[in-house]
Amino acid sequence: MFNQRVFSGVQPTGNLHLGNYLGAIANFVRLQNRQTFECLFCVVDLHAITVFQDPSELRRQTREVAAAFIASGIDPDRSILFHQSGVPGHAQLAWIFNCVARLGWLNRMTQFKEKSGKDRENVSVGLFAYPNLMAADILLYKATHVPVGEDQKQHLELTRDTAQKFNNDFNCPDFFPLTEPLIEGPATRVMSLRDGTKKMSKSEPSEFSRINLSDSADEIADKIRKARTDPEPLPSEIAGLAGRAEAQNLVSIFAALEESTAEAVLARFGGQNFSTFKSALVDLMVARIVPIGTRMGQLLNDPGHLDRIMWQGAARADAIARPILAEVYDRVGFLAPIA
Ligand code: AQP
Repeated sequence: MFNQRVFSGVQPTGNLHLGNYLGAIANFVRLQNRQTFECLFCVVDLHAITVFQDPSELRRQTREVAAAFIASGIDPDRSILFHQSGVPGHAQLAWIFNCVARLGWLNRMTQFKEKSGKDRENVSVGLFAYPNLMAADILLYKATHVPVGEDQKQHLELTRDTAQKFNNDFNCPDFFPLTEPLIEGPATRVMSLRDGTKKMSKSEPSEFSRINLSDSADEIADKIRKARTDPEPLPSEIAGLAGRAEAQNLVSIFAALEESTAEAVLARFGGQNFSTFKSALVDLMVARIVPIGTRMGQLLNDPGHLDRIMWQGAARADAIARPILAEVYDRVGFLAPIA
């Protein structure tokens, strides 16, 4: 029996990329294999619709994330793999958290500021309330740990604040845990291949900014060849990467793919030019990423199978969520069901 529980999710918004893999999915696999946590891995489709999604694309992309999880090594028998809309408790608890979290907290969220940009009056209410749904995702299962990339740290802090306020408001000091983020590995923030100061992202229009999990060996080689660098050779020590965002990014990616460290990579490539380093990086990336893309393609040929896996996972997740949500309803003061 596990006494610690992990929850994490990926949005089905298309273009799954190396950042999602190294910053999230590869860590999910490590946590599953550690066998100290009960793991729930979710395709967060409710989050995806905070920005309009074409309905048939959303279904395809939901299956694509499930396929990426499985192709990367998540075992749906050992972990609970499901789609968020398959468990009604996420939306139910999110509403309660909309009434617990404070407007001022959400106003401070930098991701909302970045995503809403100058067009703030026109974005959905859901995009603003997104962190409350994320808090609900986690606390619906009383998850103790959440593996995420660096970009989600602020949302995790809001989850802790919400848990604390609920516990205080309803006089139940230990009801919700104060969930810990697990921001691990050498690539918690993979940057764009075109601009080392911006994170690699699904929504960036340039295909050359990211490596997609579905990219072929030729596409990977082409993108890495064209990846921005600087004219200096690679340094032998970490300090020599200061002010060289693109070089730092490629070194971190190499270390993460190889499961070594930036120090080890520089010990090997220090003093060499980028063309030698890039060709070794292509070989490593192709060996690691292309088999995942191939397996994803095979899995996507049988959408019914993927749907069954997600619905079975949803039933298991729902069984954990129901008693927790029932207790929340009771504490808030909603009527108990009639026997
Ligand atoms: N560049 C990244 N480096 C490391 N981790 C990353 N993650 C995302 N980008 C990077 C991690 O991937 C997980 C799932 O992310 P998501 O699908 O929920 O959405 P996101 O973070 O909004 O992904 P994008 O690519 O950045 O999408 P857009 O372009 O829509 O904003 C999370 O754990 C995240 O940390």
